[in-house]
Formats: sequence, structure tokens, C-alpha cells
Amino acid sequence: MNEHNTRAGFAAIIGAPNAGKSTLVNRLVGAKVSIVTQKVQTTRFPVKGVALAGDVQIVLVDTPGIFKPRRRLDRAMVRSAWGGAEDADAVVHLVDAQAEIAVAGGRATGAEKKSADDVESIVAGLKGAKRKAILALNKIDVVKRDNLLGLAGRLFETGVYDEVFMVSAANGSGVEDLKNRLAELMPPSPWLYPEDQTADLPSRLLAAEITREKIYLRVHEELPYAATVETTSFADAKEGSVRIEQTIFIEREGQRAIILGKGGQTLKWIGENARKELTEILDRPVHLFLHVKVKENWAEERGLYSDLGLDFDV
Ligand SMILES: Nc1nc2c(ncn2[C@@H]2O[C@H](COP(=O)(O)OP(=O)(O)OP(=O)(O)O)[C@@H](O)[C@H]2O)c(=O)[nH]1
Ligand SMILES: [Mg+2]
Repeated sequence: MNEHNTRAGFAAIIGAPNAGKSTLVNRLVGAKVSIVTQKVQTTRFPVKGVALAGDVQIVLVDTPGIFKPRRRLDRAMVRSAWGGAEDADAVVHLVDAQAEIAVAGGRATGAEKKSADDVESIVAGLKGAKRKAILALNKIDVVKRDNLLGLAGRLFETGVYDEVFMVSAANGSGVEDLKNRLAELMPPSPWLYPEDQTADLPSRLLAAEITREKIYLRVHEELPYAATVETTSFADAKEGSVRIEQTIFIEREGQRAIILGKGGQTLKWIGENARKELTEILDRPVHLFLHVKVKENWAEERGLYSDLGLDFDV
């Protein structure tokens, strides 16, 4: 690799909750670096993934969804999403085309309407920030092409975008074109990460994220938002295996029964599925031990925010 010809930089992916930002980052990187669920507000802090396009290294910054925040954690998540965009060499605003088209057609669900409202406030934010973004319409695998052109035109008229891409993060269509364009936008620079590195989350945090993903996949309503996962111990064990201990913090004693499930089935499912995935990611046998603790104010503890790289005072 000739250092003088290399380019490298940051591309932030911003958008409303559930637009598919983490799915897109994983797709661009070609590996799972950020957790994905069907629920809104899955990503809580900026997660970096490294994609390569020839001599160019694109550091993708997956951000929490931008929405109207209420809790401190929500405010910190939204602040960090905009922060990720400020410092980036390119900003991609990813929009759930399916939700937008449903709203335009007058047959939207509450979640789709919320998504469209969030898109509007992101457009307003981009106007205020006086910087152009790339518009990427996502989920084109589930919408009609005619509807897409109208949507692209309508959003483009806001004046905050300089180009449009249409992609499906889920099946990869259009993603290569977007990646090539991002590569062109990266400035001349030595690479920022070693050639073989795709993610930069510390193992303990990655392990906690995987378990949190399983909670989001298995448990519904308010509980996922009332839970956080902390890795308390991560140690080499016998025969090349690793022993991981984690605590799932919940806010109220009454939530314990929900996370445990009947006869402990729910917690067992979470543990088994997290262990399986960690075994694949770490490429070694994993022994995973989960504990559940009530800590009413976990979302008000300063330490959590600094661990995740979030601002507490927002
Ligand atoms: N049909 C379809 N579904 C998609 C596509 N991309 C993502 N999804 C689904 O959309 C949901 C949300 O995906 P995520 O990647 O977690 O979305 P996000 O924008 O990171 O969400 P937050 O982290 O909550 O802001 C998941 O159920 C994905 O499988 C796509 O191209 N097509
Ligand atoms: Mg996400």
C-alpha cells in the first residue's frame, strides 16, 4: 500500500429511529459491527465500522436515531447523533422510504407518522447546520419504484441534499454505488485503522451490546428501554474459552418477572442466543453468565454516559 495515494475519513449515517442505519453500516462494512432490531431506538451511542473501497478507508459512524427526546439518555443519544455528523467528511441522511410513502398515501401507522415527523425535524436541523447531506432512501425492497421517484423529488426540494441514492440495506441493492460515492468524498490521508480491522468497540462493550440486542428482540413494550447491560467480567478461561459475566439492570422490581419469563425461559433464551453469537464473533467458546439487578436510576448515572462516550449534561 502506497501511503501517498491513500484516502480516509468519516461518513456519518443519521436518520430517524428504525430507518435502517445500523443495517446499512453492517452492510457497508461487510460484518456485524452494530446491533439491529425491529424496535426504535436500538442504537444508543455512535458505533464505528470500517469499510474499504480500493485505496480508500471509510470510517462509518452509525448514530442513534434522531427523534424528539424526553429522558436524559434520549437527549444524549440525539446530541451524539448530530455530533457524529458535525465532524464527518460526508453525511448520509437515511430515510425509511416505506414509512414516508405510507404517510403520503394517507394510510400510515402511528410509528410511520412518527418517523415522518422525525425526518422533517432532521431536514430542519440540516438546514440550520448549513451543510449538504446525501439523501439515501432505504427499504426499496418493499416499496414501488414509482412512489420512490415522487418521494425523492419532494425531499430534494428542501434544498438540504446534493445527491440521492436508493438502497436496500437489507438485501444490499444500491449499497455498492453509495459506498463508491462515499469513497470519492474521503480526503487524502493515511488509513485510520489497520487494514484488517472492521470495528472498534472494546470487547466488553460489544458483548454487552449483543446481549442488549437479544433483550430487544425477545422482550416488548417498555422493558427494553428500562434495561441496560454491563459486562462485569471478561476473562480467559480453560482451553481457549472466555468467561463473560454480565448484569442486566432494570428499573423496577416488577420488571424482574418479565425479563426472567415463565420458569426463567426468557432469560434463558437471551443468554443462549447471546452466547451463540458471541462464540461466532469472538471465534472461541464462550461461557456467559447473566445476572439481573434492579437499579432504579441507572439512566441517571454519570458513569454510564462516559462509558458510552455520551454527554451527561444535556
Ligand atoms: N425491508 C427492509 N427492512 C430493513 C431494511 N433495512 C433495515 N430494515 C429493518 O428495519 C429495522 C430497523 O433496522 P436498524 O438497522 O436497527 O435501524 P436503525 O436506523 O439503526 O434504528 P435505531 O438504532 O433504533 O435508530 C430492522 O427490523 C431491520 O431489519 C431494508 O432495506 N429493507
Ligand atoms: Mg441503529
